[in-house]
Amino acid sequence: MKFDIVTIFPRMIDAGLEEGVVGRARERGLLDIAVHNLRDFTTDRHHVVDDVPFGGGPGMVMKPEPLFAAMAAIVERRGQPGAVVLLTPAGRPFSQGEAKRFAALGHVAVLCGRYEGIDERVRERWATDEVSIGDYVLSGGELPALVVIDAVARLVPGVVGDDQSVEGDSFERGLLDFPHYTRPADFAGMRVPEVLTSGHHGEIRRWRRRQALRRTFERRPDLLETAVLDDEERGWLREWNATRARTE
Ligand code: 4FV
Repeated sequence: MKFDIVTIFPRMIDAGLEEGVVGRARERGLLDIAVHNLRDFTTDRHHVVDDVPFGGGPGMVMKPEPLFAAMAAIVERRGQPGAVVLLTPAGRPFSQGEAKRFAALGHVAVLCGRYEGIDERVRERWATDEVSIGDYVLSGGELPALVVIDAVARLVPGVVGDDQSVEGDSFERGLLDFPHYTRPADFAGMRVPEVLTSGHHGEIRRWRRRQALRRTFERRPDLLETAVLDDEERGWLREWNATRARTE
């Protein structure tokens, strides 16, 4: 899987992609990540990448020329990306589904804005997808870019050691994750649920499905509209809704 990232802070991106499964996957050649310093695509000796906004107002705007030059160089050197992702609060909310879609493309370019944002003509000419990681304003697109790249990279076969762990991920079935425990079985007066030390794998799977569903029911009922549930799970939901109706 190829990633191209355009940023004025390449060290921020490198630092976020050197460790853990993503760092190892880069070493193993499963991920080919190129970080492009936007200032390398300026032509003035001060490597200026921003300018005052037309129409006045606070802050600065990222100039179109360096971003156009960077994208043209990426296409020439690395090929046409399957998607050019602009990180912006005005974008589509990022999700596991979006991560899967990007992972299937094999090559994604990511534009990291700074200041008030980038010149609109860059979005019009280059951006195929505008993505937001949440309804809050950050000082730059680098952290959102790392969020997106990490989520997509984990879906590349072989990146996460045990593919099962990806299949078992939250949101894979559109549900929140079940609780996790490890040794010691007894700690601070708290005991690990018996079923998890029972060795009864069928019961363990069932307990985990019920826990994942219960958490989703309590914390993110909105996810239940699109979650993939079986008859038993639908039965549990009916039971919990009936209990809730009785107690309200
Ligand atoms: C953001 C977000 C975000 C806005 C202006 C960068 C900042 C600055 N990106 N999800 N939330 N971006 O706040 O994606 O250029």
